[in-house]
Amino acid sequence: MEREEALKLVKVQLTDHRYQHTLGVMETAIALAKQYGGDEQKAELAAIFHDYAKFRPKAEMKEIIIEQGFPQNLLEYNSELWHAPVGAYLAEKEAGIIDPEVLEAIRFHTSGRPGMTLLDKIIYLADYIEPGRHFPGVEEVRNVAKENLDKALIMAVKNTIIFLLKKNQTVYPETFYTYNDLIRKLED
Ligand code: DGI
Ligand code: FE
Ligand code: FE
Repeated sequence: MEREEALKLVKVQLTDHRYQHTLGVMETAIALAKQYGGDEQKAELAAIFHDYAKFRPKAEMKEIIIEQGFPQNLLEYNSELWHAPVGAYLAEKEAGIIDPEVLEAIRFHTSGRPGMTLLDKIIYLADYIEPGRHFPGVEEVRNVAKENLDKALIMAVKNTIIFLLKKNQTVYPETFYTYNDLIRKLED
């Protein structure tokens, strides 16, 4: 799918703020793909659709998670997690995206997963460091991303966990599994 067509499909699903975020993720993901030898076209498409389901009603997302047999423990955790797997599902169903690597990168963009692919990593990190993000510590992650993708990714996952802990929020187990997997591989 061409960029313009993809952006058109996504724009109507998002607020203006979230659309600007999406454009930032797109530019950042393409740059990371260039830098780390990833597929630029897949990075572009996954980035454009990563938050596709962000504003679907909770009831609709919940129904999809149940009907499609997505991990049912998602329902016990923050509903903010739901738009990632539901987005992958709807990007296929409504927008006709069939590339499994692109769909997986969308599916795991919030929690990550053990054994993340290069594309998964690019999308997770681009989502975290795109120019519109301004939270504490983001500049440090941006700097490390210029040198080492995995180190920057670990920082992003770690910061996300710390952020949740500070707010007394639950942490989805997959997020911890992602962190452990990245740390183990870094030690190898
Ligand atoms: O959709 P975005 O805001 O661009 O970013 P995102 O998809 O990475 O994260 C969405 C929200 O999900 C964010 O406010 C933090 C939250 N989140 C991320 N990982 C976890 C989580 N919430 C819980 N409860 N557990 C997690 O592991
Ligand atoms: Fe998201
Ligand atoms: Fe996002």
